[in-house]
Amino acid sequence: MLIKRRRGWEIPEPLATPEAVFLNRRALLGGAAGLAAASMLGSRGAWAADGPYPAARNGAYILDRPVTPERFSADYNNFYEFGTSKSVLPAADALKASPWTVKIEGLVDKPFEIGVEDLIRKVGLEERLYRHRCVEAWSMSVPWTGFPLSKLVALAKPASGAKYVQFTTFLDRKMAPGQRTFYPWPYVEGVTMEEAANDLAFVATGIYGKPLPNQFGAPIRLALPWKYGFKSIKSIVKVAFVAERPKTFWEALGPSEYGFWANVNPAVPHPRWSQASERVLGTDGRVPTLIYNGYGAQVAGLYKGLEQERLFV
Ligand SMILES: Nc1nc2c(c(=O)[nH]1)N[C@H]1C(S)=C(S)[C@@H](COP(=O)(O)O)O[C@H]1N2
Ligand SMILES: [Mo]
Repeated sequence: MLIKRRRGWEIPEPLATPEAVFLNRRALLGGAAGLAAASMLGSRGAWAADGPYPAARNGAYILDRPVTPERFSADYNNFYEFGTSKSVLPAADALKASPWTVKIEGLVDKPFEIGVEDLIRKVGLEERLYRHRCVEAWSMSVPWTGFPLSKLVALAKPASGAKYVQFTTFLDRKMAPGQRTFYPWPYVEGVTMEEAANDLAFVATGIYGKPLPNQFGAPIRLALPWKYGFKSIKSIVKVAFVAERPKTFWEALGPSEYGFWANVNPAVPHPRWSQASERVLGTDGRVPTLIYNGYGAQVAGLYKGLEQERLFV
C-alpha cells in the first residue's frame, strides 16, 4: 500500500472544513441565526439542496493554514466593475449572473458558445483548497469549486498556432457602475498555453461549497494560486485562443507596476510596497510570502528559459 507522506505545510482535515458546512449546520440547528448568517453572505449564497454543490474535495490540494472564514473573505473583495471599495458585496448585487454563456473563439477547431450549467455538466466539478495572494499584500485561503482549466482547453480544441489563452469579463456599463470610469474595460487577462495546461490552473464556479456569490466573480472565474490575485479574472464571458500575448487590464493601466506574468515572489517588491509578507484575512497576523505563493514545486518549471522576462511583477 502506498502511504502518502504528509508534506510539512499540510494540516489535518478538520481544520480545513469549508465554512459552508459549518454554516449549513448552523442554519439547520440555529434557525434564525443561521439564516441571518446565510443572507449576509451575498445574493447567490443559496444552500443548494440539489445540483453539483458541494462537490467532492480533491485531496491533492490542501493547505498549511485554516480556511479563511467566509464572513471575512466575502466582504473584502476586488471587483472594480462594481467600485474600488473592498466592500463591493452590496454593489455586486446588480450583477446578473444567470443565465450566462461563455464564448470560446479564436484559433480553435470550431468557435462555440456554451451555458455555464452545460459546461459544468460536461466537465464535472471538484473542490480544491487554494491560497490566494493579492498584489496588495493580503491573502486568504479558500475552498474553490470548479474544474481544471485544461478541461476547457480540451473542449475548445485549439489549433497549433494558439500560444495564449485570453479571458474577457463582461462589458455592461449600465449594470456595472465601475465600468463608467476611464479604465480600459472590459477586464482582460491571459496565460500561456503551458500555464493553462498546468494542473493548478483552475476555473472556479463555486466557493465554500456553493455557487460563487456575485462579489467573488459569479458565475465563472479563474483561480491561479501561484500568481497575484489580479490574474484570477472574474465573471468571464469570452475565452479566446490567440497567437499574441494579450495586453492585460492592469498591465494596460500601469505597466511599470503590473506585468503579464505576475508570479508571486517575496523578493521582488512592488514599486510602492514590499511583497515580503502578507496580511492574512480574518487574523491579526502577517505571514511570510512564499515564492510562487508556495506552489513552486508545481509551477517553477513553467518558467525555465524565461529568466529575462519580468516574471514577478
Ligand atoms: N473582472 C475582474 N476580475 C478581477 C478583479 C476585478 O476587479 N475585476 N480583481 C482581481 C483582483 S486584484 C483580485 S485580488 C481578485 C480578488 O478575488 P476575490 O475578491 O474573490 O478575493 O480578483 C481579481 N479578478
Ligand atoms: Mo488583487
